[in-house]
Amino acid sequence: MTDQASVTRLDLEDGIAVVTVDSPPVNALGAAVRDGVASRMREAAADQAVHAIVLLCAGRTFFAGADITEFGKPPRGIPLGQLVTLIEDSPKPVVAAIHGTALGGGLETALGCHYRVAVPSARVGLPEVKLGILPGAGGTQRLPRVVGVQRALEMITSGEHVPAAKAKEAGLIDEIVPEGGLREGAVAFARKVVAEGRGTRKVRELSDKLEAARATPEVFAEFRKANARKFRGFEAPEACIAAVEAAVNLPFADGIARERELFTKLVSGTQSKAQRYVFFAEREVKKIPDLPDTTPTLPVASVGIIGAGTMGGGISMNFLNAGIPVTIVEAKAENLDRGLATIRKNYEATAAKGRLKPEDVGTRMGLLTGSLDMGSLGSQDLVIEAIFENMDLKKETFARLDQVAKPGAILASNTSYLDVDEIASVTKRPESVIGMHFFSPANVMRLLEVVRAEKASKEVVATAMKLAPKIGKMGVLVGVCHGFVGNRMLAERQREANRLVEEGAMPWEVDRVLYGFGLPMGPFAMSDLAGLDIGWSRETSKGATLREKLCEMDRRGQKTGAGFYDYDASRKASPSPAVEELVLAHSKAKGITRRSFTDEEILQRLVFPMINEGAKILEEGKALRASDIDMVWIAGYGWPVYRGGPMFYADTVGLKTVLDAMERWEREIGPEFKPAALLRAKAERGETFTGAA
Ligand code: HSC
Repeated sequence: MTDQASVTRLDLEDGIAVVTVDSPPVNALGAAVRDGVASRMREAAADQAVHAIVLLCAGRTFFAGADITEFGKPPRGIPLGQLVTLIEDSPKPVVAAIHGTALGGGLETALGCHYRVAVPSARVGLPEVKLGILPGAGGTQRLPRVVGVQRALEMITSGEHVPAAKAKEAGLIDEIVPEGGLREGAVAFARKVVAEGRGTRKVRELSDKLEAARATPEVFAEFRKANARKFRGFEAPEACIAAVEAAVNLPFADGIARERELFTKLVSGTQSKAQRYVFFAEREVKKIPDLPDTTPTLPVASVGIIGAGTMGGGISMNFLNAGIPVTIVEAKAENLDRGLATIRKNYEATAAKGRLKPEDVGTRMGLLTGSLDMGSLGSQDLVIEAIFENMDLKKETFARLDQVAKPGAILASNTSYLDVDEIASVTKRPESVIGMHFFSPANVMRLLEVVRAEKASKEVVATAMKLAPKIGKMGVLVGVCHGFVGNRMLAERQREANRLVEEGAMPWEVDRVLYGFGLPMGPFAMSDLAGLDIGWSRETSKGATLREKLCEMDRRGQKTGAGFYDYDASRKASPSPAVEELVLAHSKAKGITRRSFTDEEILQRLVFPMINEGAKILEEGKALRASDIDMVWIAGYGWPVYRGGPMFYADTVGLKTVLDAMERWEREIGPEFKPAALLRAKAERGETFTGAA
């Protein structure tokens, strides 16, 4: 256990005490740090020679917040809220000196200080909401007193990191000091405070910014309404709003009590557990046991993309956004022209919405070269194939690529299902071949499945994993198997969604249940969006499935104004009487007696088989950790972060419950429900997949 003396230091600089905290990696406010700061503050306050105190952190950042690993454990040391009060009650002015990020409890500590200075690169924020909690050390009470209610609501419910200059405008920072000169700047500022006799300015005693909100109590209702969509399903944002409301309506001490009450409820709830689990899982996913951080990586300064379709275009944009030049190769001129035009159109649309500077459209397009010749791919460090999902075609492409790509170039396939080892086998350099599976829309979705082909070298795998964050992606390492992690599990859900509709549910009932669970949309709305005719043709259609029947009726999804749903002119979906009729006839033709399902039955039938497949994926070593599977679902499919991913969700439901259901369906429906050995073993031993639920 770290002791307080080793993480804090007190120096005296001619009347100014400098309390320095040094607790790598991010100066989280764990018990030793809190106790250390409290002792140093008391020491400095008691020292006659001290006129003011500077609170500073060593290393890469000011306090990154409370130590998240302490939540849920027995309390130790001085509570953070008390430490903040102790600082605020200091008889001598205290100046927070901020660099890196002052986050959560870190900013709350700074708000307990009487003044705050920061370097230009510093950022501040209260990101607790992202962990499913609220600022629990006075942040909800002090921040609105400094920046006003509206801004505080925005900051606390979004968790945004506010740059120093903006924080100064908002009144949160008193002075910006030169980069690299934080200590001197803060000490000089402290001397000025002493010289000018400015004394101790306690945030808790400020109230002018609250008065405005007292006169307009409707701000809260309006804020809730404006953000209802964004907050859907989450518990923490509402609690954050309620706590800020308390700051406005109650005396400070009562507001603090209300904040404490709301915090305590959230921190012990499942949502916060899930969101804290996700925080660590996101960091864990980068750690590959046999690829230590010292594994050499290859430079990726230029990229080739084969295929200018929707995927190829989207993938290209990720690299262009990161300033990496892309050469995109297509077989036909018209397809190339269309692909390049689509990329430009996407950038222009983003610029029109104000999310991209107009000049950046040109800069990014300037990095893009189109070509009709595979021979143009002789100099790129990485080439990603994004053509039609057909093994023969892919093999042909890789055999050709093998001839033109430079030695050492990484050759990647964006296949969503196919065997990357088989693709690699047609080249003379299987050590350079890997899967890089992007999710549609590829320029938006955060997930990148890095498919570790059997013969891929460690350097190649490490390069792809390190490249992911550089192009704004979360890379998850997966093994070669049909559909890898995400689509392999999705196939289970899709099969059951179709079967539920045959057995008695309507497509919109299935979708409603998944939407209610927190997913952005259900499988049928998703199919309508993507187009039902992907991979369908009238010539080969057998009219056997509902999807085929709908295509034959020219109900091909949103683009034709009808699919599983009817769409109005603004693409608003409504249940379709024609589809209802079709579904009933379809079940009848298959000799199925329809029955009704409860929402819970629907949810379990969709999700438990996915969990079972996840267990098989773990058994086979196709994912390194249950939490990696969860990251796939959160970053690739919009699984609600407050449910932690399918494997974490299984833990919250109880593996015995999942096992019992799978066994029952195996008996009643068929062998596809056979429980995975790992699920059975863990359920029987009373274990969990993640150890975190
Ligand atoms: C909070 O502050 C609650 C308060 O309101 C007080 C509550 C009071 C309680 C009252 C009771 C009634 N804790 O991200 P990186 C680890 S909640 C523990 O890779 P970067 C991280 O896991 C907190 N560990 O670095 C990783 O470990 P690994 C609010 C933390 O440079 C290592 O540090 N604050 C930790 O890319 C490096 O992290 C936040 O939510 C923490 N707070 O980014 C901020 N923070 O090496 C969370 C980090 O073993 N942190 N670690 O994998 C961040 O956003 C990022 O870490 C930074 C640095 C932007 C700080």
